[in-house]
Amino acid sequence: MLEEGDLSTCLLNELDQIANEIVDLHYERIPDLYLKYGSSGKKKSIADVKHHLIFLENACKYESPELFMAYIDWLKILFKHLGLPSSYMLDNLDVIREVLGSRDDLNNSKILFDILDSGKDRLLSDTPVLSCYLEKSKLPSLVKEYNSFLLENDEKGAYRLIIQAVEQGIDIKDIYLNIFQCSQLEIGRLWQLNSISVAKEHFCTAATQKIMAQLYPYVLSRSGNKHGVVAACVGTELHEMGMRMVADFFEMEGWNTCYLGANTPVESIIRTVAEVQADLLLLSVTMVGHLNMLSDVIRRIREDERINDILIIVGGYPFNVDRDLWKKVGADAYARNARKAVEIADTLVDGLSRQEVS
Ligand code: B12
Repeated sequence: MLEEGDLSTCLLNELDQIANEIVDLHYERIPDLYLKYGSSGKKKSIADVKHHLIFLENACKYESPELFMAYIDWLKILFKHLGLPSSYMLDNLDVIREVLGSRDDLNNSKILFDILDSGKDRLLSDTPVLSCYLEKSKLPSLVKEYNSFLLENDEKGAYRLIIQAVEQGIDIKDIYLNIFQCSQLEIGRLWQLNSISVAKEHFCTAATQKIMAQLYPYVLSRSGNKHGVVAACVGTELHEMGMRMVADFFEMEGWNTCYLGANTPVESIIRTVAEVQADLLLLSVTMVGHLNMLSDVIRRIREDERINDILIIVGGYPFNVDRDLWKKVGADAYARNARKAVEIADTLVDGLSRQEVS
């Protein structure tokens, strides 16, 4: 019987080789693909298949079909708006199944093939509707205006709007969650729908980061603190705005925050936790492929006598998809957004109980 560890080792160690084999077979079966997309298309297909395998490996490792189903939903929308026919992904999944099934080291993994089969069913079901995030904001007219400024490259207009809102007394936390966060999610949606370019997404993100930085005088704790917290995005994770917002919420509530930002090596996180003697560690992951590194940090902290009693709260996209995932990575808790994160941290640190707030 194949152990989970073997499956991960095999899929990750031989990722390039397996992805190449899958794409070669796919292109051999459907020669039109090469005629239509050429060698650069084939290279992109190999990169895509690597992503599929990474999601699949994590879905198996954490026994979380939800992670793979959410990925299929995401792909359906993305590929549809890139003009790829739905048959492309269906054939691709069939070939993945065939290639993995032909390997003696993988073909008895029930979870792997169950998840692949569910993924295919999901692909055949209706494409989910990706509705506008701005409507979900508690400040709908402000966030719509803010996003319009950004989409028109009017960074100054966006900045003035936020400063006015602050002067009118709108709470900074509401500005974070109901303007910045909603705006970022909407930018991501527009990118996924192929309605805006990568450059536009980068511009909007950079503008919002600059505007957030202008609000620091309101964020820095006025009162003395209660506890110390380290916040980091694990490994090669570049999505750091969510973690930054969470860290700022802690700062606003009087915690001593040590925010390490994106792309933090496992070693550095562990060293910092030991150095600053923090009470709480916050870890963020957006890309599912970084979950392995997050689990690794937690495992190593738990094995380190100097710091093994620190509380660890995790968050980010995969944890919002699978609400039980935080338990499987060995964390003490999870929270779906910055506000909830502070609530649960207060509860945990006060020693009341270890529980999830969602
Ligand atoms: C901006 C952005 C980027 C920027 C990030 C810049 C930066 N400084 O952060 C850049 C350009 C670097 C980027 C790169 C990529 N991105 Co990107 N990105 C986004 C985008 C548009 C917004 C992210 C964001 O700022 N969200 C706003 C914050 C506030 O929300 P949040 O992160 O969810 O955080 C909240 C909660 O989750 C929670 N939380 C978060 N962390 C933590 C931690 C703790 C402890 C707790 C308690 C709570 C918590 O609280 C936060 C605040 O309330 C998203 C769209 C989206 N739907 O998220 C895509 C998105 C995440 N990216 C995506 C992709 C595909 C990529 C790339 C692979 C693209 C590429 N081909 O290169 C790379 C991967 C890079 C990497 N190695 O990490 C996809 C992911 C799809 C998927 N199925 O996984 C998305 C969803 C876009 C899309 N709609 O398709 N991206």
